[in-house]
Amino acid sequence: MSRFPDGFLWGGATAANQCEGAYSEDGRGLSSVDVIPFGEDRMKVARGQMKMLECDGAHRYPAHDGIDMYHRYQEDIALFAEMGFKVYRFSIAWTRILPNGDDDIPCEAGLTFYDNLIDECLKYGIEPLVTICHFDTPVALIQKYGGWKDRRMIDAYLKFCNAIFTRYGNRVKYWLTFNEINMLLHMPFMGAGILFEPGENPEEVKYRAAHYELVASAKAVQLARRLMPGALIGCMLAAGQYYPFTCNPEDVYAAMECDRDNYFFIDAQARGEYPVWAWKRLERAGIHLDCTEEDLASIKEGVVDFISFSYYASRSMSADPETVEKYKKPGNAAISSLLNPYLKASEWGWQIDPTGLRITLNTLYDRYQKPLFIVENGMGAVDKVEEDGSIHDPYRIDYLRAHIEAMGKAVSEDGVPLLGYTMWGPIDLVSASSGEMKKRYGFIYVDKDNDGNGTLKRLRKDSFFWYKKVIASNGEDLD
Ligand code: BGP
Repeated sequence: MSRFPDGFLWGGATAANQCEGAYSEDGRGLSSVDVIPFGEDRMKVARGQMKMLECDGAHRYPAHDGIDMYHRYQEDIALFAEMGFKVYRFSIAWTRILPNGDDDIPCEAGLTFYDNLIDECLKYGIEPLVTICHFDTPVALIQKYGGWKDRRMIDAYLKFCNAIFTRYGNRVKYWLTFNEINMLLHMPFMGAGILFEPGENPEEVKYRAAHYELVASAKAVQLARRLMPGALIGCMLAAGQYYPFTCNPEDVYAAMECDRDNYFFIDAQARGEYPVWAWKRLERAGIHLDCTEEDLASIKEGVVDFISFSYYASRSMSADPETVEKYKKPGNAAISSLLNPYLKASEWGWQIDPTGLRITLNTLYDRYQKPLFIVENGMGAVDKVEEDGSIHDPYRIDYLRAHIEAMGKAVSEDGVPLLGYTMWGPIDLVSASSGEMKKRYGFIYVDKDNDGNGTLKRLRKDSFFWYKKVIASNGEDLD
């Protein structure tokens, strides 16, 4: 008997812009992620603090080539199948389907690519799980509307949804409306194509965009129900519980406030209304939401079927400015947090906390009472290829084993209903935060370095054979 239910969906997750490459092939239009460069300007652009709406010769743009999955998807899916994947989560690049973001006629070559990708999965009995929008806003719409700053993005997004629901609805059952929707607050350009103009109130701009995305998400849920009865539509949170740095009640309150920033989105998507504190907070901050009665009715009608989330690490917060200064995470972390002295960290400073996954699963289920789906979890690390081509990655196995153990406890001891687990980056791909190849997550190694050199050859790491056993035993054999 396994701790995990029969039919538990084991697999892996990727995003179009981090692996496909072929950024200008077959009519694909330019997307926000294509203009986010490698190197020290990356975070400035991703945060909307540096304007870059076209590519220049001074920067390198890792999304342009990715790991060339556009041309190698058959080989890659065959490797996923060899591991026994039951599900593969990928995203559909908006500008492959609608190159300008709101075209009346979808691009046939783009549609065909995903036809083939989906059919390739189904050939092996792998369930496709589609993220509709994974950190990509069409550049044409950023130029036209300023990205998600503008309400007209809702209709453009629904056009995109309509095109893919109509085409793939007969083969795809699981859909996610926006990847890590709360990331909009932390990386506004990467999350929503937002650039801040002088004189704008950044908080107001972000919350307005958040509102438009939430209305779009709710309307997409309704459209999906009309066009694809039987489909299951989820929301997607960049999760990780905030711990109070100490048991000082002020720290507890500070941690709760940080959690609320992120739950704001899921509260709307899973409960169909904004939480009461949000209205008060927006009012205090002088933020006007541009919210109509019809918007609120849409949000109410468009409640998701399940809640998916990414989990890499827990977070912590203190109310004391000195503690915050002293324990602030170094570097360019997307979501602010303090260093937790009880936890070890990966080479990129992401703290490792499997129990935090159990806590997050319980918190989300207590809050929403909807089925959950872990759609990202993993550890970026440096791997070394041995002379014989083998790659020994016990650190990755240790990380994943501990997290699967914790998830097993949440399921079997706490009773959390969990649909599946797609680890992040089953094949090495471009890092979203750093643009590096060196930060590797995969079971499959890809021969490509940070400078873009390499043969792109795929190699099986030790963890590849380990995950195969995990899946074959439905999560029981973790040795
Ligand atoms: C999430 C994103 C992914 C992915 C992952 C790992 O935020 O949804 O796109 O990249 O994090 O992060 P990174 O690539 O920065 O290591």
